[in-house]
Amino acid sequence: MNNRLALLLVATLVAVSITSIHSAYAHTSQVIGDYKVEIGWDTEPAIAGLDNAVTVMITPASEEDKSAPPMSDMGNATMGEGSDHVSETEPTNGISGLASSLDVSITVNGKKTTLAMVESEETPGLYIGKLTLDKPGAPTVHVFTTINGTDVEASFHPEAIEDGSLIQATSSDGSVHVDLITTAPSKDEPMDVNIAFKDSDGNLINHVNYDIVATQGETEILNESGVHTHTGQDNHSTEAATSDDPVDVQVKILGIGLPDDPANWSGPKDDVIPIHVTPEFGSIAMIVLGVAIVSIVGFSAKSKIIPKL
Ligand SMILES: [Cu+2]
Repeated sequence: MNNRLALLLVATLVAVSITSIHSAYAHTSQVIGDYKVEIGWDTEPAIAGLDNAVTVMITPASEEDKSAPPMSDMGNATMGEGSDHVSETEPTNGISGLASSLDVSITVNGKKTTLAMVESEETPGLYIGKLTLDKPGAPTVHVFTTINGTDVEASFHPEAIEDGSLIQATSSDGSVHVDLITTAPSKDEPMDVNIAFKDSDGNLINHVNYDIVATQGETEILNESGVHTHTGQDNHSTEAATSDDPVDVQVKILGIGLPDDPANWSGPKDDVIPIHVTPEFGSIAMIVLGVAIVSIVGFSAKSKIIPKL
C-alpha cells in the first residue's frame, strides 16, 4: 500500500451542462398488437461522448402485457441490485431473425441516426445497435419491423443523454480494471454511477465483492459496503450533490467469489482504488458563457496520471 501506483485517468468532458433528468434506471416497453417491444440503453447513465448502444427486445405479448397500460417502465433486466447474487435474466421467448427487417433510428437534438441492428448471440430476440453518443439531449428512438406480415411500429423516449465521464483505474496488482461511468457532479442532483470490473482482455469479471464510498468535500454522498456484483457491472446513485464540485469515489475490492464464502475469495483483497470525478471543463465553460447558452462549444478528452495515495 506504500507503493505509489500510477492510475490512468481518462475523463471525457463536455462543455456546458444542459438540464439533466435523473430517474430510476428503466427500460421502456410498449405492446403493439401481439408483440411487446422493449428498448433501453446498453449502458446507463448514457453519457455524451461515450460509446453505447440501443437495445431492442422483441417478444410475443402475453395477455397480461395486453391488458396493461399502453406504456410502462420495466426494471432493467441486465442490471440488478448489487446485493442480489442471482441476477435477473433476459426473457427467453424473444423473436429471432428480425435483424434484416428491423429499422431503428435515434433522433437527438433534431439529428437522426439510423442504427445497424445486430441480434445478440446469447439472447434471441435482443437486437443491439451500437453508436457513439454525441451531445446531451432527450432522445427519441423509432422502431419499425414486420413480423409475420404484420407491421410493428413505435416511438420511445429512453433516458436523456447527459454530461459525465468515463474514468478507468486499475487494482494494485494490475489484474482488475475498474471502469467508472458517471454523470457530472451537479448541485442538488444525485450522481449516477455505473461501475464495471474487467480483466485485461476487457471481459467482465463475475462475482466481485466491493465497497463504494463517494465524498464531496466533507460530505459523504454514497456509502455501500459488501456489495456483490454477479455480472461484474453494477449501478449506484448518490445522495443529492451539495455543489458542482469534484467528487472523490473510493472503490475497495474485497475479493472475487461467492458472497457467502469470503474464505475462498480470489483476486485483490481489500484493495482501495481512489477515483476523482470532476466536472471541471463543463463548469469553467458555464462561467464563461453563462447558463442561457445551450449550444455545445467543445469536447475535450484529457489524460492524467494520478498517484495512488
Ligand atoms: Cu455472483
